[in-house]
Amino acid sequence: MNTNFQSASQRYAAIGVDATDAISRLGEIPISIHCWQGDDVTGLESPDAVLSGGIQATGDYPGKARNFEELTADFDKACSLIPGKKRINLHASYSVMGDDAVDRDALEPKHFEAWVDYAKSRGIGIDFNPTFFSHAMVKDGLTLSSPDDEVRSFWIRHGIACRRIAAYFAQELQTHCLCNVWIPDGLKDVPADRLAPRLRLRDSLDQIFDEDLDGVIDCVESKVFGIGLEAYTVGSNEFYTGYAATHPGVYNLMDNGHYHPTEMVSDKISAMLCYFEKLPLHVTRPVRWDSDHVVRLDDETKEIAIEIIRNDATDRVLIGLDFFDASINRVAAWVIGTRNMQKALLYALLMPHQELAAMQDEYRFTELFILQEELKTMPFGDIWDAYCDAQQTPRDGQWYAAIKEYEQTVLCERN
Ligand code: RNT
Ligand code: ZN
Repeated sequence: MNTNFQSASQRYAAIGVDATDAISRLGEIPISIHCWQGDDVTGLESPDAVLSGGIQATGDYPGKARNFEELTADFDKACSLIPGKKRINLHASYSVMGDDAVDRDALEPKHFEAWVDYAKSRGIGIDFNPTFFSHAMVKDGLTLSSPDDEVRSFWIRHGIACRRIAAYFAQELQTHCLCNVWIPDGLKDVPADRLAPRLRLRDSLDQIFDEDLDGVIDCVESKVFGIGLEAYTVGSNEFYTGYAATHPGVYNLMDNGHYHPTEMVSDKISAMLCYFEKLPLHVTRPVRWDSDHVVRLDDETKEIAIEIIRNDATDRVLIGLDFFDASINRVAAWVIGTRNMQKALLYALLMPHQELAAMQDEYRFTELFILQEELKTMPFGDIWDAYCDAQQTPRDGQWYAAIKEYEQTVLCERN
């Protein structure tokens, strides 16, 4: 047992926190890691795919994955440097098709067999997302809310097909599959009708969610605006919260890049937990807009983790990540962002929550303030090191060399 850990855990014991217990609990919290950081949300349908839907990956760091083999090799490399329990989050645009290529409305489980084999061999679960963007059938920025029946029915068929694929993942991997519907639908300028698109979206969702499927956890992801769709978003937070509240089994996924800048998802978590059994999250880092920067160990990430831990909601809050930065090494981006989410959870696990709550209830706000601040300079890093050791993954300061080598020998050979 290393002495840094021993002295650090004594410091935590003195405030009533068991660091060994924190380490073992952290190892059990799954993080769903999005595949799309590996290739700037390009997908595997075509190397020329153009990202649409009001989201953007900026930068041109060399070595982005161009196919299934490269993407999974990169994901493996990242996972080797990330401690703890992992899942992989796929988009429908990552189907692995050969000569039997079909359009998105005709996708079948067989187009994802390669992913199931991959997940089985790595012992991880799969989460899933129908892909309602980067496709010719997105007409004028609209999919499930389109006034054009041909467009709307195409995307309804896509949603139905994707839920069946999600059920296939759940069945094959013996773990739930979170199936998340995010659509870009909105308008650049002041609408003439805000209601009709929402009613069409509601009807489309009803058709998509009609089938009962085992193992699938359904959710809908709201948003405030997208690039080019600044004035109106059909799938707003109120729309989807209302939808979820009236459709048991469908949950509202909260992405912390999808709200007005002073609105905090950390504050919304407890409100949602009052009413919903599950709360799926996309943890990201918005910089001035929904920019999907790599997650840092910043105040809001910590506060999100604190809400999950102190409300004993690790089984109810499904933690997924959603960032895509093409300006730094993409494999490193996965490692940095995921480790930061885990650090935030560890930070939260190392807090004396009952004592803090008692201070609040007993109006001891001065003491509460002091303890909240002093927790920040506790020897957190020593516990994190011990966690990395226990998980047999490198500590901070010891993993970038592996990325650098991978960059030189693998990524830079891709051109
Ligand atoms: C877009 C949403 C959505 C996407 C991914 C690629 O604003 O956050 O989750 O980022 O589906
Ligand atoms: Zn998201």
